[in-house]
Amino acid sequence: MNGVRSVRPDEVDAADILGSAIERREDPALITGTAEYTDDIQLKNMAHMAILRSQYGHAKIDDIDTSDAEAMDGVIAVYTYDDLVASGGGSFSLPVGWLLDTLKQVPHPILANERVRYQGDGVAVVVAESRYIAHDALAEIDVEYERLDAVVNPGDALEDGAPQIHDDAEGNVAFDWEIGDQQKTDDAFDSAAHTVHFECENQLLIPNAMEPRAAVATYNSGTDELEVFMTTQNPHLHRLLMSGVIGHPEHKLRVKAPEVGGGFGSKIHHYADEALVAWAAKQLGRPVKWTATRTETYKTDTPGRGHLTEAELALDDDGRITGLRVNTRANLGAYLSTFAPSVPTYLYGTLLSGQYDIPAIHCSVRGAFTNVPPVDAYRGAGRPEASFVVERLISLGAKEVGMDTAEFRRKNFVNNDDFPYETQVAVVYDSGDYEKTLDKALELVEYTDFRERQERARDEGRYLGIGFSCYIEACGLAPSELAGQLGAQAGLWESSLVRFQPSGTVTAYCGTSGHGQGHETTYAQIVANELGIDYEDVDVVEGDTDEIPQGMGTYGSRSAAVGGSALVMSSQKLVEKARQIAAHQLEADPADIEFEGGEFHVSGAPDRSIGIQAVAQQSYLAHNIPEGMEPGLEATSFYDPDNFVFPFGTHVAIVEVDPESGEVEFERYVAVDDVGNQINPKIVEGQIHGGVAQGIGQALYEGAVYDENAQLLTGSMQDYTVPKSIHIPELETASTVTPSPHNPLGVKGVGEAGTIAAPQAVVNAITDALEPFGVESVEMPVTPERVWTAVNGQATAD
Ligand code: MCN
Repeated sequence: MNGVRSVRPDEVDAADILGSAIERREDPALITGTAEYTDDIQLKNMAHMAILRSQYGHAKIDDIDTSDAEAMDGVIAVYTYDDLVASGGGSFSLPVGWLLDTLKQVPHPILANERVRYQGDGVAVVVAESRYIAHDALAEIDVEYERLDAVVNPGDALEDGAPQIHDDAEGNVAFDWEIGDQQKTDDAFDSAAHTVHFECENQLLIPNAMEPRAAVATYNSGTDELEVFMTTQNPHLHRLLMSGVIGHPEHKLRVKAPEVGGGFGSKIHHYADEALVAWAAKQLGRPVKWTATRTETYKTDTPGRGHLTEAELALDDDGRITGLRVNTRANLGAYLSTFAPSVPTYLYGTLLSGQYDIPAIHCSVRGAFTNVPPVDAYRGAGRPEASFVVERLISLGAKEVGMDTAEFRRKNFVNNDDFPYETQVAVVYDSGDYEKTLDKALELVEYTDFRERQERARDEGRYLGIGFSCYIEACGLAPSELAGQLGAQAGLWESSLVRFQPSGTVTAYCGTSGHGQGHETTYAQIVANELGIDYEDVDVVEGDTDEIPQGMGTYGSRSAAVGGSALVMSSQKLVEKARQIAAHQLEADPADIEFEGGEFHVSGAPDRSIGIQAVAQQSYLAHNIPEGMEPGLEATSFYDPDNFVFPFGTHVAIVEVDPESGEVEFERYVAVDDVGNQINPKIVEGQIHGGVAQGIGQALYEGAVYDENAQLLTGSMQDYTVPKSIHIPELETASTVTPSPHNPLGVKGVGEAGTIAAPQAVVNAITDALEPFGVESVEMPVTPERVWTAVNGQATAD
């Protein structure tokens, strides 16, 4: 079960290419240093930009004096908000891509105008002949600030008398939102035999992509063409948004993602900085580059999570869940980031049924402005928060009714016969078999033996604990119609182009934009399988608005389910055209032509055949194709699915906790995931590993800490604990396969599953270990100090 072995493409029969653990073709460039990242780009006459950022979390700007900086040798220009406005044309304010009925839209200028609202808010930019000069010149800009009180926590921000962050958002309320049936839920609680109450903070996390954000822009005044190379997960969307922000026509703007060193959601959104680079290049008629320092990424990359939640479960005498009530205050930070309103609402509230058949659910969420950077999606976005609430409550519920935690889950699962299953929170689960992943996990962890071992260990003064997480996720972000009804300001389809070259090789273009997920490998597997050609004959192109007709990008674990399906659609259209040509060449009726393994043959006469690559050649020769047919062999598609996909699984952590030191040590971590059909099991395993590592990071180590003045105290890798390999146990992975009925590949997403599943598995294991001490709850990150405090009952922790 553990450690899928990768294979070379030539070790696999063409017919088995889909589903094989082909080694990642992107790795040689990445590990030999030939891959080109944005900061590697060097252009003739290139200038360098640096951004002066507010050192205060909240302050009024009385004056900015740039004269000393401007007078420095090597400084080309210094710009402030007034210069942007004077240049005309753009909005110079970042747009919000997801609206809610009650949303308070507040302006988000790309350089601060009169007021800074978080430490790191951009105040001025310097463009200079070198990066060093640009950074030195920042120190020469004199800004007169008037400090204002700050607030960092959504609970405090929503209190009466809290510092007011935006004049137009009274009481710092960004929105009020609810889902589910309040009356039905209240009734369930009124008649409940048992109720369980739970409170938690789902802390703010900093994404920590390996490559900091960066952009290089170049402008041709003769053609009015502006090219921006940047660290983006969705070039087409950035092109659209940036076009409005800086006032440059979309069709004259090219956004290209060179190699992108990870994003984890933080490179989806439109930031001020990249727009400033593009605007400055246009002003100066010179290429301009900006690369964030690691400190800048800590201060300005959108953090994720930041929930304060109270939740309750209602239960009957028989151990059945009858209701769930959730109340959350969500941190949105200083401004609304591009997709921020969707994260603590539709990506959160809709997942609160978990794997369970819960007859009544109500969830209300209040979004709060605070003085931390704009908060948005971080791997999982909304779904880890939901899964954490549900799975922690379920563990507490099992205790309340005196049932075994695994059997309590089983008893309340949605039954296999009930799919498609409509939850009380507005989504319809596509397919599932929850008992299967639970059973597999129970078997792998030898659950019955474990409970006996746990008893024996306790007798010896050792505290072992087991934690379950039966998670569900909604991903494959789509469908456009539903997303539009819920407030999305963009469609969520995906687009592809599959093109044969005359020599018979294929280039597959897709509007997703991978940044570590192995799309060049898995997409080539999909296309080679559809066309029946050699995997090595397929090349994959992503991440360039000039090369790829349209696209929506990579996030929400959507690329396989939506982008992959768009590639299937284009490949199938292309095969249909090729069938016509093959029929013409074989002098047969197209209806009598069969296609198998890359060959067209006349039905019942396998020797009358022609390969699809030969057909491609004929399509370009165009001497012998059906009359009136256009030459060439390519097809474009837009794929817009009917529904999300709903991967699921059971993760189990076994830990030993030392009550004296508060240390938590892993004994085992078992992950059984069902992501539908797997295109490439090695890549699936890698995604689960990376996701679980981040989930364990949240459970035990990570958390952005700001002081009461909104100063970031964890602004470097020394202060913010990104888990290292020594912190992560050997992960034991296994899977079950329940295909999604919604897409032609039967796939569900995997990119976020591990991050969604892991935190509550770990916390449940720790609280299980600490049961003899009466500890029911410990906040994340579960540091030794917090464990010790929970055990010893002293409030020494914060
Ligand atoms: N795949 C597969 N079989 C499936 C599902 C997926 O073989 N049943 C493959 C896909 O073809 C793809 C990979 O697994 O090569 C991930 O696919 P998918 O689940 O569709 O996710 P996306 O490609 O859309 O990636 C987005 C997802 C998200 S939302 C975050 S956040 C994340 C993640 O991917 N950020 C990452 N994984 C990351 N991995 C790296 N290295 N870096 C990041 O920033």
